[in-house]
Amino acid sequence: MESTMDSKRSQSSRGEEEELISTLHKRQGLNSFNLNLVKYQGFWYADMSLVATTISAQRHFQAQRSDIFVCTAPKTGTTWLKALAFAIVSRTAVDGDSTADPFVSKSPHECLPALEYAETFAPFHRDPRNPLIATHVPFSSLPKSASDSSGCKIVYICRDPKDTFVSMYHFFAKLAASRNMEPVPLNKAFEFFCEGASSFGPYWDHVLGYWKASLYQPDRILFLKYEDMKENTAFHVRKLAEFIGYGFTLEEEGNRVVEKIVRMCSFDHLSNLEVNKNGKIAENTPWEMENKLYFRKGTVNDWENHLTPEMAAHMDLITEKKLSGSGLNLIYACVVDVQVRIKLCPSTKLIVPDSICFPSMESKRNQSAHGDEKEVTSTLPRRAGLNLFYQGFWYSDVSLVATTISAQRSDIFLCSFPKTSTTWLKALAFSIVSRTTVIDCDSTADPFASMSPHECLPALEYSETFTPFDRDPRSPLIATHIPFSS
Ligand code: PAP
Repeated sequence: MESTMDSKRSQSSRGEEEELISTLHKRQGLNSFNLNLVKYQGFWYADMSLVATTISAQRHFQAQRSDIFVCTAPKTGTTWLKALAFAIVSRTAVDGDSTADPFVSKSPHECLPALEYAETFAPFHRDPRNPLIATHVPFSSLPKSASDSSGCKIVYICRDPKDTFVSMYHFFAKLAASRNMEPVPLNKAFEFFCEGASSFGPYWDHVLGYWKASLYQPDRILFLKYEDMKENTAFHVRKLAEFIGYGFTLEEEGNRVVEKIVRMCSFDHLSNLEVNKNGKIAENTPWEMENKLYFRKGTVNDWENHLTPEMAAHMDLITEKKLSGSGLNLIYACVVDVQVRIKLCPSTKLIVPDSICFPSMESKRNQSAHGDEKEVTSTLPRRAGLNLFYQGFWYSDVSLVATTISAQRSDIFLCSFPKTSTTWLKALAFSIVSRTTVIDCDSTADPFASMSPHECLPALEYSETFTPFDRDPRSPLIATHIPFSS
């Protein structure tokens, strides 16, 4: 696979790159060794050499159809995703015995070449058996052959910005300590991150770039979330493997290969390997790092132990604002009282439980008092005919906006835009889940002989209006017209 960046950079193009780089904006931010960040194509890079190698990749790297890019913003699960992707593509070696475990002798970071570090410390050698390439470069700055033309696959992982920040803060603090340098204080680091001034930041723009691209090219770009992967790793390993063209055979399923990969790439397993406790990557270069810096806690919502409620609310507001209208939600648990959020930004529109977008996640949101909801709904824009504008969509009634429930793992949401065959979908889903009674198709067993499909399911947004939100414990179905982002 001679796909890649052979060293074609001529002296003159190096000169041009250096001239371009010297004009780029620089500023202090959340970065290694307290270096100034450098802004290139709307994102902050850790230093000039990283911009130079990115430019070089943009000019000379030719992606192939068989390439698989593992793309991440820093501290969102890079190490884990690299390990999983590498274990999947090289799994003939995965027998479960330690000699076949590729991570016993090297960190997951050493298993994939990294696009932007190519000429800095790791020569861009491709192993022809390994189609994987890692990068932190934002989607809009990928080499064109990777972002549009080659047909290669891209896998991206994102994470709640609050946990991403906390992870990054600790990483840089430990890195500073290892060089006897003063770490950036938490408050200052938080300010930098929120301003977008962090390595490969603004974080939200990084995520949105890949998110939007994944909506346009869903068969080429797989968008994953750290929290979902933690919730059900095996499911996502199967999904990832299928997506990159390395799906598991029935025989492999029978041999529990998926479970072996999950275990081999788990935080507990990797962080306890000698190589990750005492080894280093990029040894004897300015970028030398101890492998253990990449393993801290590996949990969801650790931000609760480090951020004040005000900090969390502030970051959530940025996230809501930045992602508004994108259909993407990255706020997993809102422990912050609605009152705090309203105080911080009186015009903010909120409510509607976060848990609905993430039925698999445990919702910690306190049920807000109806008084708070009324306070918020009374501030929303109105228009004749379509009464109320809420989170980018028109609702016909105030009461529709004020619904509060907590979704369960077992719930199944049937979501539809009005008049797109809601009735049919409700009827089909209800027949499927209650088929012990309808399977014979005699009219007495037909549930629709006596009830409209609309009466068979509770509707989320009408819960408190005309149908009390009584759940039949035998039916996991809930219907809604609410947009995904709400
Ligand atoms: P990078 O982008 O700089 O390479 P990355 O691996 O994304 O770093 O970030 C490290 C985070 O992933 C750490 O999160 P924490 O600070 O919140 O704990 C690290 O613990 C976590 N991590 C590393 N390996 C795994 C794993 N196998 N499973 C889950 N999380 C992991």
